[in-house]
Amino acid sequence: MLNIVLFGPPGAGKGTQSERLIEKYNLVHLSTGDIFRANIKGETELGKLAKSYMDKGQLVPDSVTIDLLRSEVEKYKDPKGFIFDGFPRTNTQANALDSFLSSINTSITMMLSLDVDEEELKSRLLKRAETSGRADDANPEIIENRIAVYKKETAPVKSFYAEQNKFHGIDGMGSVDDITQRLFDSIDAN
Ligand code: B4P
Repeated sequence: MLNIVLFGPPGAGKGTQSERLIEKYNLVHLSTGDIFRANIKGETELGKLAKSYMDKGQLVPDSVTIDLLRSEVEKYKDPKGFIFDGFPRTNTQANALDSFLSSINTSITMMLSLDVDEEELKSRLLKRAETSGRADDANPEIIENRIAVYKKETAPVKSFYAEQNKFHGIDGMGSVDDITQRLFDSIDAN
């Protein structure tokens, strides 16, 4: 199986690039952010809980997120692999993912980590706010908080995969097509 963690700060292009990668490599796309947003739309209990964190730019608690991810993976029989988009976001989530994948006889192949300047991140998110209706994109203070949470809680996950020799940094600046090509090259060289 080809199991990719697509990583990066809020607005790095994870969702955008995932669409391209699943098409080329025939993978299942699992975005915890998308799953939470679908639950918010459906007004489920999980959605109400997730919204209370997401609207403030905070992470949804690990226990909830890990259980959710596990049950999503289990829905697929015989997949070619997964793109994990927005998961893991903490070292606790990364450890849980490793244990869970090992229990189903597979593992993470590689982490692809998109590097984007902070000013560019803010401008992408504010631009998306014009059409997305996402409360967490519309407010510059909440965007700042998401970036701060990323630096403190999420960025350390890079070392988790670097220690396993699975970390690949990718320049996430430039056109969507150019970044896609960099990702393809990195996957194909692996
Ligand atoms: P996510 O849905 O993962 O939101 P995100 O970090 O903003 O990334 P997203 O994929 O949406 O943006 P992208 O970079 O593709 O998470 C939302 C919230 O859910 C989190 O803050 C947290 O509260 C919660 N959550 C999710 N997963 C969790 C977990 N594991 N644990 C705990 N909590 C969790 O794109 C951004 C914009 O940039 C797009 O509009 C795109 O069109 C644009 N763009 C992309 N590439 C571009 C390029 N090259 N040039 C110009 N614009 C570009």
